[in-house]
Amino acid sequence: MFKEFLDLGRQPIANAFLKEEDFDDEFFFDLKVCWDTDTNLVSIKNFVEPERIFNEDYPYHTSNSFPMVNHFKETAEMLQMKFKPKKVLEIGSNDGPFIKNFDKQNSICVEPCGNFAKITEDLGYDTYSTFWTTDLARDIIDQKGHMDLIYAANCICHIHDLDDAFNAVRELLSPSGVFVFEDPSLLRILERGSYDQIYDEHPHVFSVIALDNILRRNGLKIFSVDNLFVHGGSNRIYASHIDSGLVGDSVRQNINEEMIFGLDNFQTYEIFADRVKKSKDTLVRSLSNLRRNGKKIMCIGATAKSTTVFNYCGIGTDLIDVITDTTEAKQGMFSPGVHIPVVPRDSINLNDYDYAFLGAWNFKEVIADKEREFVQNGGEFITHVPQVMRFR
Ligand code: DWN
Repeated sequence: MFKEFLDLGRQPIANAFLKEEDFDDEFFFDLKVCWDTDTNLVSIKNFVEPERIFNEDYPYHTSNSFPMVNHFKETAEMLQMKFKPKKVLEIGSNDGPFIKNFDKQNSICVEPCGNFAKITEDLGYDTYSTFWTTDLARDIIDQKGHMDLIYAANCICHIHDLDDAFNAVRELLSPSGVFVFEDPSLLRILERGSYDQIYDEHPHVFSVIALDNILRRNGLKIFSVDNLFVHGGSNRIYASHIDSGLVGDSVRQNINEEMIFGLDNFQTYEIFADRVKKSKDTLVRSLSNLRRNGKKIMCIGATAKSTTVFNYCGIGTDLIDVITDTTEAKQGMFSPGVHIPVVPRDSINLNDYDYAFLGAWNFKEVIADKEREFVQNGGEFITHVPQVMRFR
């Protein structure tokens, strides 16, 4: 049974940056969040059709966030050493920072966004430009055989039909193969109050408890879990066929930690919802006060997360003048829903602003390091994670 606990209001597509002439045709949906009492899975109530989100115009290039390029290189090297896979497939390969570390003859990409599929195809990797489904897995078995490593980063939580996605993995995975995937951790989101990880692209937010339930009913099991710092706290899940190998201590430890926090209890989600409402009130009050006192505020990082925050809190150009982002495809556009202009970092002088809100709070250290001069000149950062605060 699904129990609703959070209403994040009317939201646009989080990554649909747009031009002024498209404002009138913008798509919105009601972003409500539920907890499934049977599996413990947290999901959004109204799924948005994936074709509306993941298409030729999808702007999030992983390689534009340089810490992530290192992360995927290190991950690829670690998986090569640990499992020595002969055949590798990546689901949701984006612009290729992970797959680039594997040899072209034995590695395959699956990527529904045509702009990214073209990039990995041009790099020499066979790329299926379509969504991950059991039908696709069966085609791949016919054409390429079974895979030893199936990898996905920030992608499985994008898929509505998890049973079909996991069944597809089970069919394509060789008998001793490993399925490794990483996504934001529900526990860390609840601990840090980072409700902005919830948007159209993330129809599910995973706990280890929920994944263990859903993988098992699809013939797979988790044998290890790594806790990662990326994206504000993610879990890397290692899964295999249900009847192969042992289950490591990290699985029980993670499930225990989640149970102690109360992820199997609806009250935990109600408490979180209350914290989210308070975060909204505090953020709006704090930005409004600064503005009333004549302060200038901008935002660093036109993230999907900031779309959730700005639309939920009703923060537009009345409070934030401009957003800077390193991604070319977002520059010169307006942010979804609240229509704040997005510009390249070099096009503004940060010292003209008093405050910089961190849309990309997950890169807080990297940004603070890059923008030392802003702080030396009296500027301050604002974040809402883990609570609304200003810092230098
Ligand atoms: O799963 C998803 C994750 C991996 O990426 C998505 N569904 C979509 C996207 O979410 P996001 O937009 O919240 O991700 P990031 O990685 O927090 O985005 C960072 C943004 O900030 C990028 O557009 C690049 C930009 N950036 C910047 O302007 N200056 C990043 C850094 C590090 C910087 O210094």
